[in-house]
Amino acid sequence: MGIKLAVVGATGMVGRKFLDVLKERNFPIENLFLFASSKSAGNVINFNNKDYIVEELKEDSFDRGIDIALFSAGASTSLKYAPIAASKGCIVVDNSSAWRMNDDVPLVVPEVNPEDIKWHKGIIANPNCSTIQAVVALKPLDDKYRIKRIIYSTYQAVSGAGMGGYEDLINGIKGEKPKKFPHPIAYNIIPHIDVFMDNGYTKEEMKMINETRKILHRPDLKITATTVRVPVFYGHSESINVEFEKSFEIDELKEVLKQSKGIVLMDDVKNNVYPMPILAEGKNEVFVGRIRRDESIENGINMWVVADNIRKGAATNAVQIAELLIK
Ligand code: A2P
Ligand code: 11C
Repeated sequence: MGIKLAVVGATGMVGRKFLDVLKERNFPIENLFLFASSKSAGNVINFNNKDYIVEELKEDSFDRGIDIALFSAGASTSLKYAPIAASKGCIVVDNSSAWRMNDDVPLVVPEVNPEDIKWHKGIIANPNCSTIQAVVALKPLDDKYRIKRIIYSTYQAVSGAGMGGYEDLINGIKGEKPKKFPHPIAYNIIPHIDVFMDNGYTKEEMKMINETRKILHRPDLKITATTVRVPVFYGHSESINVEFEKSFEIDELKEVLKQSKGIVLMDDVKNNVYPMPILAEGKNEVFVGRIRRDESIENGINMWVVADNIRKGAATNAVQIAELLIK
């Protein structure tokens, strides 16, 4: 017996990747339901050599005994439809920002806090892509050396903004005006992701700060962030500066990362080996390199963390959560 699985936002950047990852990981599907907006209703998507018709998402869409739904159709769709699905007995794994900071909703990265899945009440949130890859690298270091402060500086791919972001870069190279971003992204970088908040930070920056605290169970951790869009199609890169309570040996710290689940250590500067988006694209792991002591403080490091934002940052993490659910 397999799972009755729905994908909400099946025509989108992440929705399509859900299907690739489900197939690659042989997820046990009995019935598959694909939902999107009315615009895409009737479109055909092939999964595992079978054609499926995309249906318009409606209030009665979950009245068919669906076990698990993977949502990636934006926050407003999740706000409205995730509770409807949950009320019908369907467990929602939601990739939007809608439910992440809700106290009744676990925010889960399977390598980091799989235990949180147990207290779900029908909705489990998938963190923001830039947060997921960061906490995979930070968790083993927090366990061993106890983190005191984090400074995030990100270099995020256009695909993080969905199809529209991708098209802005493709069309921008041809000289067309941007539609998704407030400025051209081709041959440029934009220090602005999501909307600005009253404190001068962007919402993306506040997501990284608040989601990291929730996932690591460190509500008072000192964190600051600057998030930046760069003209790269796939793969977010992050410079992460970390200060620890405890002292460490740099070789031992590298070994801790090397032994941790979901991480590929790529740190051989003599041979110009370090993570880059072109190396991470299409992969499910988090790549870590450029690890060095921060000589300006007592117990600190700098590291460079790269992952495919559509895979580990979204689809792969959500499918891993679904795998935990059926275990
Ligand atoms: P559609 O293609 O019909 O607009 P992306 O992040 O790549 O832009 O994708 C967003 C996904 O969310 C798409 O599959 C899109 O469907 C879907 N979507 C957007 N609005 C809704 C809605 N109101 N109901 C259901 N799906 C939606
Ligand atoms: C970006 N991180 O790169 C964003 C995309 O909260 O799920 C993911 C937004 C979110 O634009």
